[in-house]
Amino acid sequence: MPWPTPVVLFAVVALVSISMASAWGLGTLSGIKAIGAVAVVAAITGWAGFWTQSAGGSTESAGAGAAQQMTVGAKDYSFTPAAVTVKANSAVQITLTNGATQAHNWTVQGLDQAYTTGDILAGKTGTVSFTPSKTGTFKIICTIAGHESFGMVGQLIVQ
Ligand SMILES: [Cu+2]
Repeated sequence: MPWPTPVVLFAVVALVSISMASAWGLGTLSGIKAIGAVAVVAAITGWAGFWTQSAGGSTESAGAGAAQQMTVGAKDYSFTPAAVTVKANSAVQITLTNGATQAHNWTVQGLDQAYTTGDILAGKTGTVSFTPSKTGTFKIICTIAGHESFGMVGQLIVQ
C-alpha cells in the first residue's frame, strides 16, 4: 500500500514545526504543541478521514459511509427531481422540501415497506431514512387523495 499523501505531508509539517521552534529558541516542547495544532487542522480538513478510509481497505459495509442524502422538492402536483437514483444496501436519506400551497408526502412503494416522509405541511421540510435492500425501479407517489392522479409520481431507482 502506498503511503497516503496526507501522512507524508503530516510528517514533513511535523519535522518543520520542530525545526522552526528550535530555531526560534522555543524548544522542542513548543514544536510538539505545533504538531498538535497541525493534527487538529488535519483532522478538520478531513485528512484523518482519508487515512481511515485508506487503512480500511476493502471493508466497506452498510452503515460505514455517510448516508446518501438527497433533497426533493414538492409542488402542486409534482416532485423535482421526479427520479432519484441510489445504491442498494446503503443508507438513504431523502429530504422533502414542500414549496407548495398544501401538504404533500414522498412515499416509495414496493420495497419491504412503504417508506414515507409523512405529510409535510406547505413551506415545511421533512425527511425519511431507509436502506433499500434490493435493486430495481420503485414507484414514488404522494399518497394524499387525488395527488397521484394529478401527477405526483416519481421513481426511486436502486442500483
Ligand atoms: Cu401531494
